[in-house]
Amino acid sequence: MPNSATPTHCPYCALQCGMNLTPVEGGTVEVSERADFPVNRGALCGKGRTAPAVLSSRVRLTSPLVRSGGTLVPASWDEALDRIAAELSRTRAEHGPDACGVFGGGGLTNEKAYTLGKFARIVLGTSQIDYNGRFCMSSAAAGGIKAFGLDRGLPFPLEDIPRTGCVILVGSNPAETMPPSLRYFTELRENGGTLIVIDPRRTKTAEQADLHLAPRPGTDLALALGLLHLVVAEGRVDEEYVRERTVGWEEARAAAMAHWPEYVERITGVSVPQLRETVRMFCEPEAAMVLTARGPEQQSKGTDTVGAWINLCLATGRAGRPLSGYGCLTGQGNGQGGREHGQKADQLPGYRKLDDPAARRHVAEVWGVDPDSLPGPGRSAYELLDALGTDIRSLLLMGSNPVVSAPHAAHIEERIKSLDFLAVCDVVLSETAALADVVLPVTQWAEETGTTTNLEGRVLLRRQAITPPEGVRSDLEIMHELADRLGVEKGFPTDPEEVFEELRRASAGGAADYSGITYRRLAEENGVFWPCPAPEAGLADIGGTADTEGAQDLGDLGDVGDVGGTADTRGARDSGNGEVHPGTPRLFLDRFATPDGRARFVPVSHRASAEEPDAEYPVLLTTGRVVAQYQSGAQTRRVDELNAAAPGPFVELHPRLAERLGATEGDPVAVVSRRGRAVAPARITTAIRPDTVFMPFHWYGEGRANSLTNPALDPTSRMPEFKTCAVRLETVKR
Ligand SMILES: Nc1nc2c(c(=O)[nH]1)N[C@H]1C(S)=C(S)[C@@H](COP(=O)(O)OP(=O)(O)OC[C@H]3O[C@@H](n4cnc5c(=O)[nH]c(N)nc54)[C@H](O)[C@@H]3O)O[C@H]1N2
Ligand SMILES: Nc1nc2c(c(=O)[nH]1)N[C@H]1C(S)=C(S)[C@@H](COP(=O)(O)OP(=O)(O)OC[C@H]3O[C@@H](n4cnc5c(=O)[nH]c(N)nc54)[C@H](O)[C@@H]3O)O[C@H]1N2
Ligand code: SF4
Ligand SMILES: [Mo]
Repeated sequence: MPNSATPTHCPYCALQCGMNLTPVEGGTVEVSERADFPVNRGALCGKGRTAPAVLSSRVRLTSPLVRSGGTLVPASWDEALDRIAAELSRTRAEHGPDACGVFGGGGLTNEKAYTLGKFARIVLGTSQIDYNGRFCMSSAAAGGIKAFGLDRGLPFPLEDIPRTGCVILVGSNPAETMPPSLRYFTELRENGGTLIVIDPRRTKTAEQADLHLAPRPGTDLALALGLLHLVVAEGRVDEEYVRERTVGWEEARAAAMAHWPEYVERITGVSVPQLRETVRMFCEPEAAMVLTARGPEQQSKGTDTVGAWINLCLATGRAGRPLSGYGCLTGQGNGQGGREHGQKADQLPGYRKLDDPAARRHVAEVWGVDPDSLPGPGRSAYELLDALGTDIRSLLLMGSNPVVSAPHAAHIEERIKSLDFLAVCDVVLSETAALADVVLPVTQWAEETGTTTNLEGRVLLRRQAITPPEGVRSDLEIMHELADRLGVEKGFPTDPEEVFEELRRASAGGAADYSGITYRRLAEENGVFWPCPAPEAGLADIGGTADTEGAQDLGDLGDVGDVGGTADTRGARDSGNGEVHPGTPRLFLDRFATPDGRARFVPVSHRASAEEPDAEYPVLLTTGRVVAQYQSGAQTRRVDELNAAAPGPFVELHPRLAERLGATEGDPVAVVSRRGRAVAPARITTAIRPDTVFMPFHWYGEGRANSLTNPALDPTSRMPEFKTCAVRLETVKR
């Protein structure tokens, strides 16, 4: 391993900030600024800066653990792997392949996510695989596919933000969730553009805004419809754009017209003058953007809500034009790539659909199996977890900690405990790993190489900077060993670049086409935006045994125009002269990725949340994040500096609500929903609506927010309603 600095990327969120790592005593690394990476230009948040602490063997797993007599005890790798293989075989023999479940994560590299999907389908033969990204951006993905025919979180690079005229940030708090990205919004305002933030709380992000709207949680759909109503009423529709680049306007328009501003004010709590001001700020500049994050998306109507915001963009001609568009701020480190290469229940690599015969043929050929042997689509994440111990008897889990992060978590914890067998691969003993029958300790970011795809669709190379400690193995090695023990000796390489080369072929011709990307390019170019199809010569390069298959793919590459790349990139793509495709930073400028190239309006109407407040549960609960903790906290709760900054859960509530309850700052407050009860200290602030309380979800134990949340699912995306449920508050005597 080099002793000098290795340029790489942060292990945590989807910004994938660049950083340099230098090995230091004790097997860990020192983080230093990497100014050449454009996304963060050297800036890091506290999580990124302190990430090396989780490399320390003081906090991590360094030996496999096997349950024996009720407790987890250290075991050899052979013993642990043999046990997993034996249990999975037994489950399959006794209950059929679909009794084996697999659960992945959006933090896994592309190589791992790809291999996990392949492992499920061809080693276990199960349809029962899904991953935590379902809880993350699935509603935005579904909305994007419906409207544009393609889901890439941002259709433009972040660097476009400072140059547009207005950005509406809907339910997104980048000041805490992606701090280095805040600079783009600051620059937007410095350049004379405006920022509108829509959040039931006056967050650190909202404090930066020119206008802050604080709707009731769960009413973003009505809000967007009310804005569209005003756009029509005020004659601000871009008729020519609507005619030339969209279909379905009449139905969408009719639906929006039923949402009178006064009606929307009653539903959302946002006043009519504020609605009018929003429309004015959004429509007056030449270009504008809407960016959503988990606020409007993690709702049982998340897909329709995203559709309503896209409708607003389409009606005003603000999509598929320079410096304009709708985007979703994806969350996890590989939240984008993790949803493209096959760990999702309905999906094959390259963002192909598992129920599409042509897609099955293509991928089966790359995998060297009969297309008919591939299982069909499986269950979504919550439904999969809910079936544990009944239909699904054994589970292999990699890259998630659902005991903390799943909705209705006490129930999911019970389901996990009722499994015949649970194997967890993790770097630390997470709360979910602690319930496993076998725990396998894995290498992590700085100790292994792999690619991630950041929130912009930029594929990046995360490089190994240090040698992993004794006793741990990579997820790829684990899948190789398990496949081997389960009778599949070939097709599960342990070298990430070899996996990536196969992924290139598997993705070729798909929507998320990586076939023109190589590790070498990634190292040289600071990332490449997909789609990036291979030119003729390049594709043959990938070929090996699949040369003829490669030639066939080339025919398909013409279809790549469907993803709506810009004209210049398509020129390069079509040249067929072996030229390198430059990648596609900006999508949809000529056409959308639909068969006719036009975007689709979706006719949507307001509907209530799955659970509205009533006499018994009169208050709304919403949940989210704080800057110093990451997700289920499995990693960041092991970092002293972060714990000092964010030591535990809390209940954020308005002084009026606190007064009615008789609680003062720091008093323990019980929050009770139909699913359970959680207790945490009161944090009293006027920055939240008086009808709403907020809890971060990073902790286990009595302050676990997900003891309360409602697993009502969006009918399309199967996203649970993390962002709203009905609760009552009680004081707790201590
Ligand atoms: N520090 C930190 N950073 C992270 C993560 C982390 O755990 N910690 N996780 C990463 C991941 S995976 C993700 S997905 C992203 C998430 O990034 P964000 O979406 O920015 O994070 P959240 O805090 O979940 O939600 C954002 C805001 O939505 C608001 N909100 C709640 N309910 C509603 C509603 O009904 N409507 C609207 N409009 N807003 C609402 C909340 O008050 C909150 O301020 O962050 C990534 N970055
Ligand atoms: N109430 C509420 N709940 C939520 C949300 C919310 O806003 N509110 N947000 C949801 C969202 S957006 C998300 S993304 C989920 C996230 O929730 P989780 O899926 O629980 O995410 P993490 O805590 O990141 O879990 C990742 C686990 O994998 C381990 N790990 C890290 N890297 C690797 C690796 O390379 N290999 C392996 N094998 N393991 C690794 C980590 O140590 C950790 O234990 O939570 C969801 N839950
Ligand atoms: S913003 Fe995200 S990627 Fe950047 S340092 Fe923080 S956690 Fe890491
Ligand atoms: Mo997420």
